[in-house]
Formats: sequence, C-alpha cells, structure tokens
Amino acid sequence: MKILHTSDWHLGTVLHGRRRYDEYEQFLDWLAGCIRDTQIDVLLISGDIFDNTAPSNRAQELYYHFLNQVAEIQGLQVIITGGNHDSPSLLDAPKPLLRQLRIHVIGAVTPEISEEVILLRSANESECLIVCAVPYLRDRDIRTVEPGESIEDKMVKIQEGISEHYRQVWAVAQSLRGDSAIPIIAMGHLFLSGCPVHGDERVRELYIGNLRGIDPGGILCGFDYLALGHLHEHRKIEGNPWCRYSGAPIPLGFGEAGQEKKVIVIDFPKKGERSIREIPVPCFRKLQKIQGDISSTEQTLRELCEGGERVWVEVVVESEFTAASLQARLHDLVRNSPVEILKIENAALTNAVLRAMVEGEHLADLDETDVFSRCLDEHRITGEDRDHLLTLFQEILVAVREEDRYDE
Ligand SMILES: [Mn+2]
Repeated sequence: MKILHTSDWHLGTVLHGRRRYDEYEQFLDWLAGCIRDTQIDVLLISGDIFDNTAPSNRAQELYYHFLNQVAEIQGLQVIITGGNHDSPSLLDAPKPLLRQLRIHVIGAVTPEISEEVILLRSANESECLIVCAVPYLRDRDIRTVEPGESIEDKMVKIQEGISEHYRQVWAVAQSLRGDSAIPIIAMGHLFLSGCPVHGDERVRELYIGNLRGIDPGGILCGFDYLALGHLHEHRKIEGNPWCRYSGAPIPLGFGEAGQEKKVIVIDFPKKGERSIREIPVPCFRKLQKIQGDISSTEQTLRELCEGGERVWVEVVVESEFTAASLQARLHDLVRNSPVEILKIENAALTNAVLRAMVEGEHLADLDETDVFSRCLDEHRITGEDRDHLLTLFQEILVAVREEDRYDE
C-alpha cells in the first residue's frame, strides 16, 4: 500500500489582506495529479484543512472540488482528521455522504474510540492497512478539571491524557491486526517536544498555555508511521524517520518564505518492508522577506522586478524615513512589475517607539497577545504575576479559537 501524507492546508487563509485561492487551486490540481501519477492507495490529511472554523464558501468549494476529483481515482481511499483550526462539526457534517466515496472523516474525538481505528483494504483486497485516525485532541477530550489544580497539574494531565489516547487506539489496532502483519499507522495534530520551531509565525498557537509539547515517547507506541500535522515546516523527529510533520504545502506567512514545501509518500511494498520519500510541492507564488537599509532594499526589489517571477514581498527598512514617503518610494519602484509589496515595516520607527501606539502602526500589525502584553505593561505587572496572566490569557485565546460556533 502506498500512502501520501499531507496536512495544514489552511484553505481560506489570508496574508496581509490577500486571499490565496488561485494558489490553492493550483496546489490541489497538482496534488490530484501527483496521487494519480504516483499510484497512491491512501491519502492522509492530518488536520487544519481550513484556516478557521467558519471557512468561506469559496474555501469549501475548493475542498469539495478536490475530493470529487480524487474520488474518481480508482481504488483511492482518503482519511481526513480535524486540526485545531477546523470546526469538527463542519468537517463531520458530510461524513455519511463522503463515506460513500471512500473518504473517511474524523473531525473530533469519536464517542467510541474504536471508530478512530480504520481498516483499509486495497482495491484487489490483497493488502491491508490499519490507520488510527486521531484528530486534534482538545483539552476537554482528554482531561477532567478538578477545582484548585495548578497549571502544572493541568499540564501533566494533558500530557497523560494524550498519551493514554494513543495507547488506546494502539490497543484497538493491535487486536484488529491479530496475528497478521498488517502495518499500523497513526495520525495526529499536536506539538511534540524536542521539535525546534523556527520561522513559524503562528508559533504561539502551538502551545496550550505553557505546555512545551508532548513527549514523543508517550505516543509512538509501535506505529509503523506517525503522520503528523500542526507545524508548518516539514520536520522529522530526531532519531525516528517514521514520525514526521509533512508541513503545510504552501508558505502561509513570510516566516515560511524560502522553506521547501513537501508531501510525504510511505510505501509498504510487501510484508515487513517499508520505505519513505519526500515529494517537493511546486512553488505557485514566491514569498520573500527583504530586510536592510533603503539602498540594499531598493536594489533587491529592482532585481526581483527584472526576474519577472510573481512574488509577494514583505519589506523591513532599517533607514530613517517617514512612513508615507517610504511607502510611496517603494510602491513606485515595483509599479507594473510582477512584484507586489504586501507590507512595509519601518524598523527604525518601530524601534524608536517600540511599545507605544504610533503613527503608521496598525492594530492589524499586532496579535492578541501583543495587545494583552501592552496592557500588562500599562499596569506595570511583572514577574510571576505577568507569566501567570499571560498563560491564562493564552488558554482563553485557545478556547475562543477552538469554539465550534455552528455545532448545535
Ligand atoms: Mn494546527
């Protein structure tokens, strides 16, 4: 059986006000072709299909158009699990219909844990695969709250709850396998400790409070492969090539500019054999971050314009300028070229008045935690109190983001 692993599509994502449907269209067409050409038997999508819990109709159209396209591929089976950005009820709503197309959806933890364990047979029934389709595990799925518990107690319980969930699906899968040699794969949408995070602009969302990730030892069990989602950069777990983050297929922010995006193909050609390879995803629109003084910035922009490639640019200028003249000067330079400047940051200005709201700074440049931090500054809250309040704030933020608004 040949498996393709991808995750973190974030359909509907917006970058500095720009929608990205054309890139997604190209990616999904490419992916459908890749599945066909590589003769994939099973497609795994490990969470964060959509960027938010109420995706636009256009984002949903892209999703269903793709599913319809791949449903026509002879023998292909698909498993989709929910991520922290997804609405579980939105993903699960068309479950029975998609089931008819050999597409399994696990939007949230199922009432019976055995429903997360799926036995797949190849088209000619000669091969089998067991997939433990574990979705993103929400706090309420894995932990009971007791009055008076400390944040530390809570973190220990989350860690234990997640490990216990994987032990349970592993046990179900093993009994399903019996004496046969059927490979067992698990999916997951979580942050493993020991994974250095760099270049990821959404890093704050990876943590629940100050939980610095799940210990991989607790969830690896005996899985032949662990198909993870949540980190946007392709990542292998140290010392274990069979446990990976596929990473997002398109760079979702300028922090991911320059990363090579991939999908992963795992093959179990015959009993006891397995192989793995990475397939690079073509770049449908380049993102580039330019940082430097005004003359080097202008030089780089000129070169980009001459290059003729479609590119979105974020500029950080380290020379002294008033916001308005800088904007005009740089936008003039790229006029009528395939280069578009999405954001200009005036580093000198920002540094000079770092913590105050100033002219040229927009609320859109800050995230919720930045605003809350400034509020704490205003009130001169420091030390342990500050850490504690920031942790509580993060918890509320995660709860608000995960709220499944249309689940009735
Ligand atoms: Mn995620």
